Amino acid sequence: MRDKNSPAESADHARPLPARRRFVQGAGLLALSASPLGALAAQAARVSDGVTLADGPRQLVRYPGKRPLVRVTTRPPHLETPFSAFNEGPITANDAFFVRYHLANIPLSVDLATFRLTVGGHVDKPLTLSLDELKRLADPVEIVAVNQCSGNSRGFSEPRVFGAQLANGAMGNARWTGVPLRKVLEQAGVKAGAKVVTFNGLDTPVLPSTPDYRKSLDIAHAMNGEPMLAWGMNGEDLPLLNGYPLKLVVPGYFGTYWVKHVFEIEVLDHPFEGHDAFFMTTGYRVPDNDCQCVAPGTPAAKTRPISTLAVRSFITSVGTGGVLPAGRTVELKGIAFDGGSGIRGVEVSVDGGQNWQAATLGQDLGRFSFRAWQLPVKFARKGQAVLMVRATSNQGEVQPAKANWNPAGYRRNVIESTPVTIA
Ligand SMILES: Nc1nc2c(c(=O)[nH]1)N[C@H]1C(S)=C(S)[C@@H](COP(=O)(O)O)O[C@H]1N2
Ligand SMILES: [Mo]
Repeated sequence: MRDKNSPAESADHARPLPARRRFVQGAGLLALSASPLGALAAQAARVSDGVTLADGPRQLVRYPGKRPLVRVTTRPPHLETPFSAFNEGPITANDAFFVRYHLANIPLSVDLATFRLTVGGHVDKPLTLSLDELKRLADPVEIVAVNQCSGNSRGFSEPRVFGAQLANGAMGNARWTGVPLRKVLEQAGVKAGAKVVTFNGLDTPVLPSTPDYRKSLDIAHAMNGEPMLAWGMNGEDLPLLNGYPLKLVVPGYFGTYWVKHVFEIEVLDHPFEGHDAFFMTTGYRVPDNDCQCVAPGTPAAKTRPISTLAVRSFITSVGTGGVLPAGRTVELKGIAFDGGSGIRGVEVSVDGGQNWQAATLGQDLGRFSFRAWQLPVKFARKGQAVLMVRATSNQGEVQPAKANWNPAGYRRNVIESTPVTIA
C-alpha cells in the first residue's frame, strides 16, 4: 500500500488540532521577538489565509498529502484552498485541492486488495470489480473539469445563511483519468425502465439517525458519456482526502455529485427516495426558477436538485487590499469557467465598473476547465481602485452585477470586486 494511505500517517486525521495551532502560534511568537514586523506578517501568513468572515480570521491546518489549507471544520474534514493557489495556473495542484466531507466516519486508508466496486439493481448482470478490473473494462479517458462546491463563497451571502461559511476556495480544476460511467453501466446491462442511478461512498455517518451520503443521476445523464469513474487526478492516484481510490466525476455539475470513495452503484426503476436520499430530496436543492434565487431573506416555495455550475471569474494575481504600482504596466491574471459551454470572453474593469476591457484568454483545456486570462493595465494615479472581472460563456450567460440569493447560499456567481491600493 502506498505511504500516504498508511495508518501511521492517516492517524494525523485524528490528532487534536489545537495542539498544532498552539505550535504554529508559538513559533510565530518566538520569531516575533527577533524581528517584530517581519515576524508578525509571517505569522499571519502561516495561521490565516487573509480572509476574515463574520466568524473571524480563518486558520490554516495541515492534513496528510496536503499543503496548509484553510480549516472550515475538522470533524468531518472540510478544508478550503487558500486563494493564492489559483494564481499558480489553471490546474489546481493535488496537495492544494479543497476537501469536503459530510460524514465524520471517513476512510483513513483503502486497501486495493479488498476494495470492490459493485454495480447492481435494475441490471441484467450485476458486477463486482477490483480497481484493476475496472481499469481494464474500457479504454481510459481524460477530461479537465472544475469541481466546485455548491456552497462556494456562501460566507459572502447577505443576509447571512446557514451552512459552512466558505470564501472562494471551495473549487478546483484537475485533469481526471478514468472510464466513462456509460461503459460500466453498459457492461452491467441496464434494463428497460431504469430511472436513476445512485452512488455511495465508503464514508459513513456516526449516528444511525444521520442519512448516508448518497447521490443520484437521472439515467439519461448517467448514460450520456460525460460522467466518469476516475482514479487519476493530474497524473497521480487520487489523494485519499479527495476520494481515493475512485470518484465519480460529473463534468459541469456541482461537486455534490462527485461522490468520493465510490464503491456501490445501483440502478433503480423507481425514484430515489427515503432516509438515505436526504442529500437529493432535502439537501442540495435550489429554488425552482431561472435564477435559482429568491428575494434575500425569504424561503423558496418550490425547489429542485442543484445541477450545473454558473459562469464565474476571478482575479488571482492580486487580492482584496493588495498594492499595485502606479505608472507602469501590471499584468492582471485570473481564471474563468462555466457549466460546460466554455468561456467566450472575460472583461476587466479597473475603475469600479465604469469601463471594461477585454482580457486575453489563455490555453483552452476544454469546455469544463478553468480558462486562464490576462490583461496588462496601467494605473496613472496613486490612490484607491476597485478591480472587477466578468465572464461570458459560449452560451451567452453573463455574471450578475448584484448577487443572487437563496436560503442555502448556493451557486453564487456575482461579478467580483477587488479593492486595491495604487502606490
Ligand atoms: N463520499 C463522499 N463524497 C462526496 C462528499 C461526501 O461527503 N462524501 N461530498 C461532496 C461534496 S458536497 C463536494 S463539494 C465534493 C468535494 O470534493 P473534494 O473533497 O474531492 O474536493 O465531494 C462530494 N463527494
Ligand atoms: Mo459541496
